[in-house]
Amino acid sequence: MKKECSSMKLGAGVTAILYSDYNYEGSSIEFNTDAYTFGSSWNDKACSIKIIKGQPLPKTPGPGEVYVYRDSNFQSFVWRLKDSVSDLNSIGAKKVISSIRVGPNTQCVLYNDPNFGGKAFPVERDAATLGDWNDKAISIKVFKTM
Ligand SMILES: [Ca+2]
Repeated sequence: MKKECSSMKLGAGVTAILYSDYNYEGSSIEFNTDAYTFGSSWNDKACSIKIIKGQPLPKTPGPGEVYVYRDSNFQSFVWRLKDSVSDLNSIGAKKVISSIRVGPNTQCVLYNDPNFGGKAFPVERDAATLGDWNDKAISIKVFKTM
């Protein structure tokens, strides 16, 4: 593959791993949302790509669940969370979250320190952008409201 790839469309449940070098080497980044346009950092950079098929994710989170996304507007990579995460570094989501979908009767709170410390930012409904909290969260509480 030449370095001319700027966008792709992934099917439901598909994860694509892009690599900066041939033979799956160099730096890499994963995408698992079903439509995505590369950001400037990966536009025309990828040399190789791995495709992994998994279970399709429902379009919207269920009760007690939140989906957190690496990019704004629910793009690029989504983590499905059913529980609070005291250190988002453990799932590779530290300081990258840019948008959030919350399930029915569900809320989450972002924190800018591990273990639910530092400042808190509650999210009660779907947020396509996070304003000042873009790429800030280090821990997240997920809970049902009823
Ligand atoms: Ca981000």
